[in-house]
Amino acid sequence: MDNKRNDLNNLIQSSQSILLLTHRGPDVDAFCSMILLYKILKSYYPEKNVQMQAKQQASLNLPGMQEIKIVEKISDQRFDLVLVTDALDYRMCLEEGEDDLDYTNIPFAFIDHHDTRIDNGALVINNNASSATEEVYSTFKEILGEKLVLDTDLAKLIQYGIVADTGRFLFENTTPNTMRVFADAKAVFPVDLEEYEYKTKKFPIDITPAISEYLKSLTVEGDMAYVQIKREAIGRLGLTKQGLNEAQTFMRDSFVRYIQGVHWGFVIKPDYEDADSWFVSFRSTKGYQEVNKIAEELGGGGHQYAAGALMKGSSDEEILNRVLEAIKNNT
Ligand SMILES: [Mn+2]
Repeated sequence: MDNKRNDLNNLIQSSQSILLLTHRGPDVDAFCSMILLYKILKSYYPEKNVQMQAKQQASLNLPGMQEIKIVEKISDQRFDLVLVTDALDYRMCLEEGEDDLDYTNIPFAFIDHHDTRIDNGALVINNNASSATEEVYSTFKEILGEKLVLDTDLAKLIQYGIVADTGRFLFENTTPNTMRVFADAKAVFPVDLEEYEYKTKKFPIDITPAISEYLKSLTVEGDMAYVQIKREAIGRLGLTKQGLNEAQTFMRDSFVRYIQGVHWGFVIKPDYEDADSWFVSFRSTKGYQEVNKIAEELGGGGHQYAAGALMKGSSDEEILNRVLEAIKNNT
């Protein structure tokens, strides 16, 4: 067996209480991979005490989501192992100064699929799968072999996680193994992908003032375009957190790189709560601009053509200048 997967199995075997986490602001793959891991541990390691914690609930109706403990801060100290899915570092799931989980005393292990790697001494299972969900399934398929049997819930989680992170199999990260895993799940219970697409594409009307503000800021430089919402606009336009977040997603996934002549770009969003934090997301069309190096220079990471960074700073202008500087250094 893959050494790291074997190490993970040993870590689980030697632990009694296991906490499962995923990255902050969890997306569909984050939730699906964490719940899939939870359900596998509950079924195949029944003597273990396992708990999932997150600060927000999934917006999509996912099997097992009601078993996630929604907490204000992640602080429980009773666990002797923490397993994190869809993230590569503590900082992606714990908030400095807010969460109170001593990662220096509890062993952490990560099940991830992002290109960016950080050596923080922890066990990281990452075989460049399409999604953390695929990696969780493949890992336990190898550990448990024939014993691992999919039920309807597991089958749904696998399909939703893979579909979300491959953009319905459009992205490069879709491999023959992704298709095999999906086929295993689909044979047990086929999810309705049209319904899934429709539900996940719905947006609240709150996004419209944020979208129009983003559009006003549109800047095109060569084959790159970018948009930014300034912090003062949150109050001036009465933006909601969800409206701001979903407007950013819309501009990032459906606008910036679809302008004719543009192939890549970025979107800057002020953090809704923290006045000293901004988030920058880069997206590129395959073959045009590798964006993970730019994001890494800014303290973030991600994939070749989809990456981002959480940045600390003091003004919208400073953040934009630092992003443009990192682009200059990496293009
Ligand atoms: Mn993911």
